[in-house]
Formats: sequence, structure tokens, C-alpha cells
Amino acid sequence: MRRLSPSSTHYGAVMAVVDGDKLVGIEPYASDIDPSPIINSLPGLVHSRLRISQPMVRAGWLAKRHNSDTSRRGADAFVPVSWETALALAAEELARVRTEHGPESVYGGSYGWGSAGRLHNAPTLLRRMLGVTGGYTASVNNYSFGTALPLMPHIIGDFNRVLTDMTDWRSIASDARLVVAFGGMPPRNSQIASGGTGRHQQRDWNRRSREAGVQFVYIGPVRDDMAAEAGAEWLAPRPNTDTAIMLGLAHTLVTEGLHDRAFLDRCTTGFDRFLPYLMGKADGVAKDADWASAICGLPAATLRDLARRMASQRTLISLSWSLQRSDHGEQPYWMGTVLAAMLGQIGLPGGGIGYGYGAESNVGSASDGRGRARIGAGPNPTGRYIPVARISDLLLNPGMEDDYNGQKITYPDTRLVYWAGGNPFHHHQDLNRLLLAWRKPETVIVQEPWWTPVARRADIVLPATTSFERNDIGGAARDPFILAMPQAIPPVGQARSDFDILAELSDRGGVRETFTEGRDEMGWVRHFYDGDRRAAAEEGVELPGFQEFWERGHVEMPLSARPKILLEAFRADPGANPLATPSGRIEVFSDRIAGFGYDDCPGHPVWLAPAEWLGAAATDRFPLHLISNQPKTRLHSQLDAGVTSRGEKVADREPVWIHPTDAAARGIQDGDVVRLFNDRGACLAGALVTDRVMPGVIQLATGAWYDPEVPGEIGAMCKHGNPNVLTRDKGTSRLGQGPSAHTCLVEIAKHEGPVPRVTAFDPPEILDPQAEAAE
Ligand SMILES: Nc1nc2c(c(=O)[nH]1)N[C@H]1C(S)=C(S)[C@@H](COP(=O)(O)OP(=O)(O)OC[C@H]3O[C@@H](n4cnc5c(=O)[nH]c(N)nc54)[C@H](O)[C@@H]3O)O[C@H]1N2
Ligand SMILES: Nc1nc2c(c(=O)[nH]1)N[C@H]1C(S)=C(S)[C@@H](COP(=O)(O)OP(=O)(O)OC[C@H]3O[C@@H](n4cnc5c(=O)[nH]c(N)nc54)[C@H](O)[C@@H]3O)O[C@H]1N2
Ligand SMILES: [Mo]
Repeated sequence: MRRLSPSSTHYGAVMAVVDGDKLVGIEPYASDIDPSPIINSLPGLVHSRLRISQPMVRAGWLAKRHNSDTSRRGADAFVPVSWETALALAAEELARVRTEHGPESVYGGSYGWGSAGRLHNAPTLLRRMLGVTGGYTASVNNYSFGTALPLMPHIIGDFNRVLTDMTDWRSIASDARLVVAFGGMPPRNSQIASGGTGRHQQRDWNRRSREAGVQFVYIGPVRDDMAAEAGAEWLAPRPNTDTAIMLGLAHTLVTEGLHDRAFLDRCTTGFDRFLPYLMGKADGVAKDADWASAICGLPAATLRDLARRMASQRTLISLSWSLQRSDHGEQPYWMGTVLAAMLGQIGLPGGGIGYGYGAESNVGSASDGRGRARIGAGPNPTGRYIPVARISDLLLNPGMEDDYNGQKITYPDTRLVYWAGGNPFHHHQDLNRLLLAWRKPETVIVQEPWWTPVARRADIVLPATTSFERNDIGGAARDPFILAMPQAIPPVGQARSDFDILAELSDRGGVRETFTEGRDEMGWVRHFYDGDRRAAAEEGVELPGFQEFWERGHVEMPLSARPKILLEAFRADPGANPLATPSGRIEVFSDRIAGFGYDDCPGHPVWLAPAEWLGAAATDRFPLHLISNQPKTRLHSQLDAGVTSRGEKVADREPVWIHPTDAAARGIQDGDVVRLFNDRGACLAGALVTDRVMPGVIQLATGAWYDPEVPGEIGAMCKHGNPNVLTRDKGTSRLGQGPSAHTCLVEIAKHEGPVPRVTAFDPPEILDPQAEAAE
């Protein structure tokens, strides 16, 4: 007998189709006008030979424990063990490392998206367990907007607050005339919301805005990064030159008297200290449209014309998050904000600036997503942390001091790494460097549902359930839906929920109650819903009781009557409604940043040539700029083995988009297996020849499961197409220390000789426990 059970995923709210103990199908929510095809991968993967059937220990580690040969991670076979054994080993190792080396030698920064659900958020639960059992080294910020988070409080205020307050689509459709989108609003990216949504509406808003007369100008290297519905003009500059473009636009505004002096005087500080740089008084170089044109490759006339168009009508500047995931990624965010301030439309309906429209479905949403109580990490007794993308630096350089946002941080000596709900062998840059760093810890524990690249590189592997195998509650920030996630099927194999596993480890540390606060799974789910309900009541919205919600599967919160307009109150009265910046205004010049004394992020926005770009000397060896953007067919590396992702592979590999001119110059044809390489690494991919990517740029989306020809060997070629073997592992600057993946030069060639089989989707070798015991 088939039945339907509501649930939520980052790809959207779903109805699980269940037959007996099995998930046999998946359907989008009836309310979803543009459901994601990614959900179709779920049934096949929830029951799959890639699920980790029971706790496992790497054979070499089982034999020698913390004295094992750590270069065998990824190469050794695994030995199945009982939960008792696995949990005892994990608890003993945590205790040993903390006693011998101190709690800061445990790295629990464990970044990653895990699954939807406000209780079983694996990285948060892990921190909670590590916090109550003695402490650890944490991470701050994220990979998504990891530069904006430390930067923007100096410039405009708390960035999470800005995202919540951003001018919503209703205001854009009704009042904007021109939207200039640096980095686009990729429709594929807006199919995701962390926590899930009952309605994907980005494409619809693009269409409605266009029908209302809004013109879109899209500035970026890949045509598909603006929905066809927007009918945008496409300008394709060299990647990573946005700051130069913005400076060029700003220069035209000043020379033609089009900047809003009154707004700058009233709402910003430091413009006069920036102006000499812009006009060339400071360094003899006027940052005019001709100067910008020589850097970005767009005609100077196009830039001048665009500046005039922006000044003559209600204009919104949109900056994609991708812009700040590049070398000196602080600069386009700062300069974009300054450019918007010069236009003087910040705080007006449909005008000003926004960050990340299209990056997720809930950015620019009309909902403020009130409530949304969720599990917390709790305090960390050590107080130690790293900026999240500095993971390899941490492991490789114990004791080293580094700069971060005006502070000095010292890297602890990491002996144990515990990862839950993330995949660093997907998300981190320069995987060969990570591979070397990964040899440093004596013990690696990974908590995962599947045999992902990181699970294969662990010593102790703890199998986690998926959302369908436990109870939870979903719903994204800034999204109107609160989503019930009742358990649909029993756990697959011996998997246990993230909450359960970490409660057990807390128990072994003698602090179960501190971890659980006396609540079980359903106790927490009810607690969160009650929190949502109370928060709603304070706003005058009455939500149904828990039982009714749980049976119905969701509630949808009403939207505010008036559209949100970013910094509206500030604009109206900056004295009464100051920003959370040092001056209370938008900081064109920041004394605080200038005071840090960083040459890679001085006191006002500047053009700093990226380490790698199409204007660099290194293009003689590596002439193509690699854009490793978010994949259309999966979420990062999640569900790469599923039907939706595999359906779009080319010759079993990740498709690399290459312009016909670049392909022809290398004798590459559509469907060929090609090799991408630079000094950091190499991978194979499947060529997709298309003019949807500009000449000189290739696109290889992130997330193909890392699949080295020789597992464990540093520098081994990835057979499958993981771009992070090519990307650069360097912080954006000493200020943000964010990831800079979008700054990367490569070369590409047709692969010669036999084509190796992709083995990433074969589970690792699993030994017979009996045989091991007899040895
Ligand atoms: N080159 C390049 N690299 C990038 C980026 C880029 O633009 N270019 N973008 C970066 C960005 S913005 C991000 S956010 C990161 C994303 O990086 P990650 O968030 O690390 O990537 P995911 O593939 O989502 O990893 C989540 C892992 O959690 C596991 N998982 C799923 N559900 C559960 C669960 O219920 N419990 C447990 N324990 N585990 C679960 C999944 O199987 C998966 O292995 O990647 C970054 N990497
Ligand atoms: N389907 C799907 N959606 C996702 C995700 C996913 O994995 N799959 N991941 C989610 C996550 S975690 C995040 S953080 C967001 C990220 O959202 P974004 O940061 O917007 O994502 P990207 O896909 O990295 O980049 C978007 C586009 O920016 C353009 N771009 C790159 N570099 C430059 C540049 O220097 N200048 C200009 N002008 N343009 C540039 C490229 O055309 C690129 O495709 O997406 C989310 N949405
Ligand atoms: Mo992200």
C-alpha cells in the first residue's frame, strides 16, 4: 500500500511516496510552481549500495589506532564494527586527544549543508556535543558569503541582517526600471534554500518584473546565469574584473555630474577620501571608462552608456555572492555598495543595492521568516576558531599566527578531526593541498549517510540516517513555509540519527542531559514549532496547534503588507536610524579597515589585480579562466550519484562548458573526454561545446565526487571532474580570509589514450570482520 508522507529537502518541500519500508518515489509540493528536478535523485539514493550499512573503521587505523599510516586514508579497506565498538573508539579518542594535547586539538569546525531540518543539523549538533564534552576548535563564517560576513559590518552593517531586510521582489517589479546584475541571478541556484521551501519563485519574479517593464542587464561569463524570463542584455567581461567596471562607472558619474552629492553627504562617510583615487589624483591613474575597458574587455562606450542609464532611472544593483568568492573578493562588494550610494537610490522602492538575488530561493523573498527556532551549538569552552576556509592552513601550520579582520589568530595543533554533514573533499579549494593536510590528524571521524569522498577518507565512519528516517521540522530563513518532516521509513541498515549518535557520545562523556536538555527527538520538534508559534503570535499571527500542523504537513506564514526596502528607515532619517557601522553611515572610507594596515584591503575600495585572471602573465601557460560554479543537477556534492546528476554527465564525467572557438583551437569536440590542468592538479571532464560560455572562460560546476586515479596519492588526476583539484586555496585578503575559488587559470586538452573508468560511485572495499578478528 502506497502512502504519502510530507518532508523537506534543501531542494524543496516534498511528498515522500512510501511503500512498506521503502521510499519508492518523490513528488513536489502541490504549491510549488517550479519544482527542482534534483528531488528525483532521492529514492534511488536513500536505498543504495552507497549507503553506509553499519559503523566502519579503517583497517590500518584499527590495527594501530592513532599511530596508523595516515597516508592510507582513502586507500585502506574498512572493517565493519558494532555501534558499541565504534562509539567507544570515538569517545576514547576524543578523551585521549583532549588529555594529551588539550581540547583545541580537536577540530569541530565541520562545515557543510547536511540535510534540511532544524534538529538534525549535523554540524551544529556536532559542535553542541563537542562543546558539552570539553571543547574544540570551531570555525566562523561560511563558504557562501564568507568574505561579506566579516567585511560588511564595517561598510553597511551586519550582513545576515542585510539579507533579511533586502528589497523584495514585489518592490523591484513595481518600482525598478533597470536592474544591473553583476554575476547574474542563476535560476539553477534559486532552486535551493537551506531548509526547504514550498514554492520556488525566482523565475516567476524575473518574468513578472520584465512584464512590468523592468530591464535587466546581466554582467557575467555564463549566459544561463540569468533566467531567459528576464530577457536580459548580456555583457561578458573578463571574470574578476567587476571592481574595475564599477570604478569606471563611478568615474563617468563624477565627470558627468551624475552622482548624488546630497545622498553621499547625508548617508555616507569618507567619499572625499575615495574621490582622489577614483579620479587619479592619488596615483596618477584616472579610473575612467577607458581604463576599465582595458581591464575588463567591455567597450568603454558601453560602460559610459550604462553609467548614464543607471543614473537616469530607478536602478537596482545586484551583486551575486560569487563575486566575493574570488581573490580580493572584498573589493566588488565594497565598490558595488559605493556605486549604489553614488547613484543615491539606496532606501528607495526598487532601487539601491542587493546581494545574492537568485543565490537561493529565499533571497529577495517577501517573507521575513519570523520564528524558526533551531538547535544551537552552545558555548565552546576553548573559544578557539578559524575562518572556515582556512582548514588546510590550520592542519598544515600548527602554531602559526595569521591575520583575520583586524585580529591575530594562532592555529592550534590539530590531532583529531570530526566531520558531520559536510564534504571538504567537495568544498575545499586545492584538494591536493587538503590531501596533504588531511594526513596530519591522528584520527578522523566522519558521520555520513553515504560513502562520499570524505567518508572514504575517515578512520571511524558513523552511518547517519537521512531525513526520511527520522522526525524533524523544516523551513528556511526568509521563507514563508514551516514544514513538517515526520519519519517516513525505518532507518536504512544500522544508520542512526545525528541527534542520537551525538547524544550517545555526550553520554560517554557523562553529559547526555546537558546535550539533550532532557528532550527527545519529538520533544525538540514540538519545542521548535511552539517557538515558531509564539513568535508568530507576537506578530498577531495565529498558527494551528502542533498536532494539526504535523498532520497537515505545513503552514504558510502571511507576508507583510508592504514590500521590504533595504535601508528605507535609514535613508529617511540616518540620525534616528543609524547603521551598525562605526560611523552609523555607509562607509565609503573605513577608518577601521584602514587601521588594520592591510595592503590587500586598504581603507577604501580599490582595483587590485587578482592573482590569476585573463590579464595575468600566467595566461601564456594557462590561458583559460575556470568558473567552478554551483551545479544545476545537485546540491554541491550531494546526490551526485543520483539519476538527475548522472543524467547530465558527458562520457560519465562532469561536463565542462567550453566556447566553440576555444574548443576548435584545441581540436576538442562536443562529447570528448578532456583533461583540465594547472600547476595545482588535473582532472578529466566531458566536453560540452557551447556559446553559452564566453571565449576564454570554461565552466566546470562543483560537486563531482573526487575520484583520484591513485587514491591517497598527492597530485593524482581526478578521473571524474572535481574542479577543486585545480582551484586556489588562499584567503580573499587578510581581512575576510574567505575562499577564492572563482580565481583560477587552467589549460585544457583532449585526453589521449585509454579512458579510466569512474569509480567514485563504487563503495570502498569492506573486509570480513571475522577475517580481521582472526589475524
Ligand atoms: N570550487 C568551488 N568550490 C566551492 C564553491 C565554489 O563556488 N567553487 N562553493 C562553496 C560553497 S558556497 C559551499 S556552501 C560549499 C558546500 O560544501 P558542503 O556543504 O560541504 O557540500 P555538500 O555536498 O552539501 O556536503 C554535505 C554533506 O552532508 C552529507 N549529509 C546529507 N544529509 C546528512 C545528514 O542528515 N547527516 C549527516 N551527518 N550528513 C548528511 C551529504 O551526504 C554530504 O556529503 O562548497 C564550496 N566549494
Ligand atoms: N542547484 C544548486 N543551487 C545552489 C547550490 C547548488 O549546489 N546547486 N548551492 C547553493 C549555495 S551553497 C550557494 S552559496 C549559492 C551560490 O550562489 P552564487 O554565488 O551566485 O553561485 P555560483 O554558481 O558560484 O556563481 C554564479 C555565477 O557567477 C558568475 N561569476 C563567477 N565569477 C564571476 C566574476 O568574477 N564576475 C562576474 N560578473 N560573474 C562571475 C558565473 O557566471 C557563475 O555561474 O547557490 C546555492 N544554490
Ligand atoms: Mo554556499
